[in-house]
Amino acid sequence: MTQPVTLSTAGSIAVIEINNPPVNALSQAVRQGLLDAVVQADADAAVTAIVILGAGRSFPAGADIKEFGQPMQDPHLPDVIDRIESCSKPVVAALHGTALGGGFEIALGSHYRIAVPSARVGLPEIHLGLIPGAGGTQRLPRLCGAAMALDIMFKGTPISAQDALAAGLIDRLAEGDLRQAALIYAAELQTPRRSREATSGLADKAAFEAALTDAEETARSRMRGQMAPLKIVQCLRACITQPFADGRLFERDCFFECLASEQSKGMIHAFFAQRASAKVPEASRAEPRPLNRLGVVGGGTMGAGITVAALNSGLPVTMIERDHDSLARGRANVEQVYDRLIAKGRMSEAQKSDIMARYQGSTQFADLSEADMVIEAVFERLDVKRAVFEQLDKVLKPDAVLASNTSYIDIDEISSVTNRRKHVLGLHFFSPANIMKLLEIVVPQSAADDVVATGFALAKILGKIPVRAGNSPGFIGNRILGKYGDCAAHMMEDGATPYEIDAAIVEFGYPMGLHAMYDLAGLDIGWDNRKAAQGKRNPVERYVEIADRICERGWFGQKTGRGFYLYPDGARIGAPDPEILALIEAERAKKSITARRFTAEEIMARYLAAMVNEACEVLREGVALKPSDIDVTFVHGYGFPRYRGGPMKFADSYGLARMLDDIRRYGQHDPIFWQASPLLVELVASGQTFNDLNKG
Ligand code: 3H9
Repeated sequence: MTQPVTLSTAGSIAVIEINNPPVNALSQAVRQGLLDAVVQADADAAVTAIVILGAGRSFPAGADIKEFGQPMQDPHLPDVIDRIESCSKPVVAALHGTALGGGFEIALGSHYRIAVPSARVGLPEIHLGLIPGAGGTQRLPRLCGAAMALDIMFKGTPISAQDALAAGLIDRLAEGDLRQAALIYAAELQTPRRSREATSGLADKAAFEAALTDAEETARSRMRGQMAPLKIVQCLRACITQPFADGRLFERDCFFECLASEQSKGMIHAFFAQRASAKVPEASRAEPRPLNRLGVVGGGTMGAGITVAALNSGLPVTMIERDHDSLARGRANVEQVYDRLIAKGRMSEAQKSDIMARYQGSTQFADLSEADMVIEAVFERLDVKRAVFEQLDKVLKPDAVLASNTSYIDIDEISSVTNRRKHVLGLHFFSPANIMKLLEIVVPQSAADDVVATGFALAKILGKIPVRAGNSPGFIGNRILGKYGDCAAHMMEDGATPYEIDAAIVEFGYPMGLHAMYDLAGLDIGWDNRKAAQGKRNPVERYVEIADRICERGWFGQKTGRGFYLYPDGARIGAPDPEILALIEAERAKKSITARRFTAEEIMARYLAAMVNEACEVLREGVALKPSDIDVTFVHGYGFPRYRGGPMKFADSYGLARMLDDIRRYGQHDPIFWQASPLLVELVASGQTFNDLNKG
């Protein structure tokens, strides 16, 4: 077995190399190896300086997240870094790839830092519900001040080597070979320089305090409900008010407090769930097909969003529209995205031109003959989509992948008009498609393995988070949404106002409530679906007509100025509408329902139980492969708070037996809606959790 850390010498310079693929995470073996190597090099009289670097693709990308949740083993990373910092000889960290979290903290504890221009550094712990816990909150502000340190820790996104150089966080960019450049640099250095003794970042006390006040405000508003941001602020306060050693101890306590929290467990679950969702059986059996040119049919909101996502990732796109006017509108929809960025100063005209050079528009399907994959993104109606597929079938090259962007329609029904069913899959993008990360990859039974693999390859190219879904109505997300949407409608009819329901949802951690979301998406979409389903509905199932009454008035949400909420003068945040409350009251009266009060707790218990119960059915039918895929879907597509991990992770911590009890209790009043999923019953009987199912 290769050693995770090796020590060698180049002349009088000791070189410590960390080799723990894939990202050199700082496991116990790495920490021990690093400590031993540093102690040995420091004691060696022949060594004049030390270089630390990472083998393979990166400097360490942080602590080994897989070790979290298990008892911490010695040596602790903060102690290893303290030992590096107290070396009597200059220590140079040589950075490439992504020096993140504990990896960047090693660099900050080293005396000097050199990086290749493509390196990125950062402290992303906040995305795991954690704070930097190996001295990052104490060393970074001493070097660059509170404002920048807070920005790095709050955003959690890495910064470029150039930006780090400009901020004094690294000392030199390495031209050419990093190891060689680091050796040359180390040979020039005479004395250690310790970040713990740096004062430049603390000099302007007023600016430091002001940055803390701003960050605290952000933590309490925009990052409401999360523990780590406030802890980061407290640690930075300790940084300016206490000696380094005390600040470090305070940071350690805060780190362990965060690590023990449900929030951190939820976010760590979300981290691994996201990586697991990209691993599907088809992609392990087959290689993806080449993807050099994309076709998009339709230049409306979805088609333009998909086009932008593809252009941004470097793919040339041919957009097809039915006539020249529609094509001009499609192109304008694409350009508008870039023009907004230009107006905000976030893109130059030259960058836009470079991107638009990859765009081609046409009114002829024949112009797709070279495309490797074509995504149909036309109006959400079966006959319209079928007509497009018929055309595509005639012109595409034989091995082109054909995808339908649909949120609901049966892919088999669309592809049945072609002679290439095994080349067809569904791609459910979320709006705005150039922003939203989730991509449901809908796999009909006829799809060939390499077609599915190509869908996942496309997701990677576009920077999307893919989830495999079976071809069943509403796939994973919208099917489950339908169920908890119904549950919310029942509560509304029984006495809760849409505003109380939304407030409970926001309090739980969602960015917006369900009814505000309906208003944003447009109430007419659901109304059209309900009208189309008329006659097919099971008459014994409870049907709430409130949304229909709202739509009958032409109130379709934000775009019409009112929906569940009022949006006077184009307001984007809605105000409660007394007329809606009266309308709901009238509907209750028709059914002789006497309104009762719902607490926020009951609202959420019912809402989540409906969500999880339907999710069990989705799992049982194989529409989702594993519970964590449902978590990924809801965190990245439906606003479920990431710090709770997702609905299935939440259900595990709530207790499946408790949730089943709730469902059975609700079922006493509405046994048709509240039928416990056999999967949930089975899990409770066998004492298993969703996490057990994730492990397989
Ligand atoms: C920390 O450092 C705390 C300290 O402040 C204090 C400690 C006391 N550990 O994402 P990818 C795995 S907290 C273990 O697909 P990419 C990942 O699961 C940590 N495993 O590649 C995957 O495994 P698999 C702060 C890790 O190129 C494989 O590596 N650091 C870790 O798209 C490839 O990952 C972070 O939060 C890890 N730290 O992106 C950084 N990181 O193949 C988290 C990755 O079995 N990591 N793996 O599915 C990342 O942001 C991205 O993985 C990275 C590479 C940008 C590095």
